Amino acid sequence: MNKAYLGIGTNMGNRFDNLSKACELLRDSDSIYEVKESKLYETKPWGYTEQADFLNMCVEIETEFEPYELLEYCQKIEEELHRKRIVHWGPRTIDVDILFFNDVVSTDERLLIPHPRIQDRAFVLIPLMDLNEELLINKKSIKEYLNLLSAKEIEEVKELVGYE
Ligand code: GSY
Repeated sequence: MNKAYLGIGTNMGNRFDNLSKACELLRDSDSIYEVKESKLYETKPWGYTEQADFLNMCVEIETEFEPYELLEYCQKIEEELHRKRIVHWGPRTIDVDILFFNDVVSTDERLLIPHPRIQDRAFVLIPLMDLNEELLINKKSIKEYLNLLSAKEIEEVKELVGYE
């Protein structure tokens, strides 16, 4: 059985519904077991900043999919949720990214694993910490990478509480 970590983000439409549906579709797959969810976080946009705030989370899954099969399934979820992305790094209804897949390293541009920008993004590192503090990127813990980010970036990631 394989273990993978996914990052999920949304800043268009009903963001809470988008995250819930993405998790539901992961659970619907016959090849995915044990979907463990992080807490939800409201986050300031990273990259292209003239856009609405995101809701972000990460999930840990156990799966029989191989990496490219999982990529296809993540893309299917994005299609199912009518992903719209007009501007590169701009607003989107849903983004489902593979962050880690066992300890696979893939340098294929269609599937870069570990995801190349994990260490720069508090909105990924913080939910990942909810799931597994032991994860390493280039032999450094995610906590060490978080310590390298500015306090402002960390502050911009607020846990979402009391959301129905
Ligand atoms: O793949 C990430 C999409 N994205 C996000 C995101 O999910 N959250 C935040 N806060 N900023 C982002 N910028 C991009 S691109």
